[in-house]
Amino acid sequence: MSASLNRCVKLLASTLLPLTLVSTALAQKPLQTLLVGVDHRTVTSLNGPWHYLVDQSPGRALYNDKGEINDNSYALNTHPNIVGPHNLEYDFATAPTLNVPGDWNTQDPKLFNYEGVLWYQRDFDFQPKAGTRTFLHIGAANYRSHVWVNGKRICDHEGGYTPFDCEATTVLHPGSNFVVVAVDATRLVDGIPSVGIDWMNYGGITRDVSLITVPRAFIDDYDVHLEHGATWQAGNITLTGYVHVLDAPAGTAVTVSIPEAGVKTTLKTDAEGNAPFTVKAARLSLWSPETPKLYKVELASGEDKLTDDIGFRDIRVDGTRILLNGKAIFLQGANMHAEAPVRSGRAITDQDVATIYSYLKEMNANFVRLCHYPHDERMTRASDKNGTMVWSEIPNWQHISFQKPEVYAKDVFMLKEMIRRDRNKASVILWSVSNETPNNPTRTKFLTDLANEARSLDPTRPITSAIIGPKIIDHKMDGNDPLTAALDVVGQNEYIGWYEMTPEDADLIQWSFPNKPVIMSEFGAEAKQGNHGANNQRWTEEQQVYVIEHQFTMMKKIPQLRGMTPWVLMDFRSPTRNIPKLQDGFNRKGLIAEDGKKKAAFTLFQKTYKDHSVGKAE
Ligand code: GCB
Repeated sequence: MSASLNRCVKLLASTLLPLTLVSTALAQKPLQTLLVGVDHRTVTSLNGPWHYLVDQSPGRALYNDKGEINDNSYALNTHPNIVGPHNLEYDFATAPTLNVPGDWNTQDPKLFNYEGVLWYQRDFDFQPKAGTRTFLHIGAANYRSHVWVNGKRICDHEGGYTPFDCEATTVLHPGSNFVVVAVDATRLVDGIPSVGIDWMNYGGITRDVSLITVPRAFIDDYDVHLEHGATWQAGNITLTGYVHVLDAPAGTAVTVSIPEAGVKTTLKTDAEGNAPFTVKAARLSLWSPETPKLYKVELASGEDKLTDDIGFRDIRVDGTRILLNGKAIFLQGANMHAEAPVRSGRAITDQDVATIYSYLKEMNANFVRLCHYPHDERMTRASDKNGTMVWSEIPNWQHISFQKPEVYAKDVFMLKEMIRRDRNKASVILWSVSNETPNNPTRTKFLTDLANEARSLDPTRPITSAIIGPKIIDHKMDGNDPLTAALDVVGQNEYIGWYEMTPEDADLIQWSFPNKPVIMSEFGAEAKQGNHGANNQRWTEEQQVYVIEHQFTMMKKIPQLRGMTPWVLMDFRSPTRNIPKLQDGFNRKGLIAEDGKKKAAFTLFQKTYKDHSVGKAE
């Protein structure tokens, strides 16, 4: 076993929790209604204070003895009797509140390490309108969620980082209504990710919640993109895609217009509610990091209307090159967890997003790998606007139950949710199916199938994965993991000079890779900001720089290197990182500390990226 894989196994063992014995994974339903472009619709926000009650672990009020969901406990939102019998001893009305969206861990010190079930409740006023439907939209809640409106369960969802919509039309009434959401953050062996993770398992309703009212038949999904594989030169641009109108009879009219580009086309839905289109758009300028042009794309069908901001560009792989609008590019970026700078906790606000991108811009980055799960939609929206290219990943992190078909089904579900939410974002140029998984036939088959699934869901973007762990023999590293056959772009993680060998060894390493573009998707070393010392002294800013400089020497010898993302832009919470005074519960491989103070390695990247001194576009 290589040193790095050995490390992964140790990490996994150290993060197993006794409470993960509870494993009542939900059977996955087909992808339920999932509205695209919710942040561009008029919605009623349900953000704000929600009452909460902590369920006694492992979910005594939520699960019955068989592990099934109990609909007759806190979901009913009853109040204790002053007189007469009672046996349900809870009361949301007098319970404290948590802010939604937000992780619970950083809002109440008692909940800092809590990984069980927590119940949320709030009242809201509502006036139903004839001929409409209403959905409750949750941007993300980690990890399993169960939602009741006025005591009726309207949906269940598994997955901590993707959005879901629950139809509430038939359970809403005029006047005061209430919603109860039970969120279970318990890690599951058969979950995605599984139990061993190197980040904080922030629990709760971590993203926006809203009510969306739409006509009976409405636009739930759409895809508007540059025709892939076509000639895209100015004056000869073709847009293609589809608009899907849920519950529309065949022949329903749909219009797609982009006034600024002189595009207007009227379509008709087929029997499935789908209206595919192809249209010439001669006046269109392409999206790129230098000119991140977005167009107002207006979609309409019957009474439903929606305007999205969409950029158009072509991304493809040609041999070992990555081409953006036909031009070879080199990706200079950083990895980033969804960790809020300075204030700490899950990144969810516009301010968090602005700070993260100000760091990336200051570093001269044109790329970010959003690890290890889809981040808040604010991030990809901001990338679209500011021209940062994005690697988006589903949480297949290291050890997943690859042998189980039900886990594969969950994975496909998450992949669909990720792609559906962000397929209209020009900035997203890569879908990643996994990070650092063990090289064996079961995992290779699982992830090859998943990569093919991703390709069939979205044939316009290259597919990647971050791979770890070739054996190092005589300073030779074989980057031909069998999974690379299923990828368009190979991501390679390595920590030479930190987890294995010495920094100087990196200079001697010779990599061999398949004939595909390679991104060094993780590398780096750990340092406590403000800790100074000699080059060979661990945890110092000097050593972090020294290790990375040697990793640069190694990378410069990889002819098909087309991108690099150091681990990691910012120090992030990871409860497994327990060296007092140095780590204190943080992974310290950041170029910036969690309080925003930059380390010397940040300046190294700033200069390297300015000079383009590591790696070439072709
Ligand atoms: C990795 C993982 C990342 C860890 C990092 C580390 O290889 O992909 O999630 O946080 O190493 O610091 O060990």
